[in-house]
Amino acid sequence: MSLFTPQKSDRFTFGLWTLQNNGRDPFGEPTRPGYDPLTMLDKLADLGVYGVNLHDHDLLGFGKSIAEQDSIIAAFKQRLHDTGLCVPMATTNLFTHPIFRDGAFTSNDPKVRAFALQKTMRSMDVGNELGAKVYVFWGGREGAEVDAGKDAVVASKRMREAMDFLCEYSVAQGYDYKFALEAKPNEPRGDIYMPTTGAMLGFIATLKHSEMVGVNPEVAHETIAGLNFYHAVAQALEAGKLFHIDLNGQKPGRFDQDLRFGQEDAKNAFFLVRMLENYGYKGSLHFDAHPLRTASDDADILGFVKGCMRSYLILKEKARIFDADPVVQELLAQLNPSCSESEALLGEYTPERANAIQTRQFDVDGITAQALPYEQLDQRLFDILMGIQD
Ligand code: GLT
Ligand code: MN
Ligand code: MN
Repeated sequence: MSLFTPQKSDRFTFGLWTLQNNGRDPFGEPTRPGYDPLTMLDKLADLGVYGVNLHDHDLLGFGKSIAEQDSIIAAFKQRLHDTGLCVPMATTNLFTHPIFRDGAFTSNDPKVRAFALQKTMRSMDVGNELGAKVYVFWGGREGAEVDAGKDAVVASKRMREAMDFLCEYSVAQGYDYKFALEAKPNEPRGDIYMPTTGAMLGFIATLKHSEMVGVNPEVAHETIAGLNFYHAVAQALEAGKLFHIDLNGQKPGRFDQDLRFGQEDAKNAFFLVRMLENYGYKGSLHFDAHPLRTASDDADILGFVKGCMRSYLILKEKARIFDADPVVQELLAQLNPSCSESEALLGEYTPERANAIQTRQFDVDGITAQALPYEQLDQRLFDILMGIQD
C-alpha cells in the first residue's frame, strides 16, 4: 500500500455540504446534481475517509416535521454504521434561510436571535445523537453592509450572550461538546464581525466558559484577507485552542474559492501540515472545499476527494524529508545559534535577571555580522517540494 493511500487513522473528514455542492455559483446554474447524504457515505467510505461533518440543514433541510426528521436520522445512522464512518463535528446552518438575511445571533430583531438559539439547540441535539464532539459556529450572516444600521459593539455583546447561553445548554444536557468558532472576513456579508482567527481568540477569552471554546480556522478565510494561515493556526495551536481545522485552497484577495487542499500556495500548506504533524494535533483533518464547477462526472468529483487527502499525505512526507535533510539541518543550526550564557539571562522576570541583562555587555557588531542563510534554506525547501535533491 502506498504511503499516500488514506487510512481511517489519518482522521480525514468532509462536510456533507462539500459534495452536495452542485456547482451553482452566482452567475451560473448547477453543473452536476451533487450527492445525496447516503450516497456520499458509500462513496467516501471506499476512499479511506474517516468521517463526515454536517449542518442540520444538510441532512434535514428546513421545516420538516419531527417524524420526517426522525426517519432521515435513523436511515443516516444506519448507513454510518454500515460504512463505518462517524460524525465528529456538527454545526448549524444560520445563513441559508432568508430569516437570517441580517444575521442570526447578532440580528437586531430579538425574534430572529431567539429563533437562532432554538435552531442551534435542536441541531446540537441531532449532532449529539450522531456522536459529534465538536460543534462549529460559522457566522456567515453575522455582519453588515450598512454600518449605520447595526451597532458593531452591540454585535459583540450579542454574540457573547449567544455563546454563553449555548455553552450552558451543552453542559445542562450533559453533551460533551467543544465549540469551535470559525472566522471569515467577508462573504456572504460585506463585512463579517470578528473577521480573523486572532479576533476569535480575543473574543473567546471574554466568554463564561472559555475553556469549552476554541477555533476552527479555514485556509481560504485567512487567505482571502491576505494573512498567513500557518501563522494564524500556530497562534491558536500554541494557545491550546485549535479544536478543529478547515482545509482547502485559496488565492489571496479573491472570493471564497474553497479549492482542493494544496491547489494553491503549496509552501504555506507545507508549513501547515508540518506543524500539525510535528505538534501532534489530534483533531479531525476536515476538508471544507468543493470540486471545481467544471467537475461533472464521478471521476473528477472523486478525484477532488482523493486529491485533498493525497496532497495532505504528500506534504506530510515532504515534511519528514525536510526535517531529516542534512542540508536543512545545517542551515537551521546556523539560524538558531546557541549560547548558554545568554539563555540563562532569559526567562521569567526576576530582579537578578533584570540586573544581569542591564549590566551585560553585548558584542553588537559581532552579533550583527552573523550570517542568516534564509536564501539557501528557502531554495532547499523549494528543491525538496519539487522533488529535486541533487
Ligand atoms: C459554509 C462555509 C464554511 C463553513 C461551513 C460551516 S458552511 O460552507 O463556507 O466555511 O465552515 O458552517
Ligand atoms: Mn469552513
Ligand atoms: Mn470557505
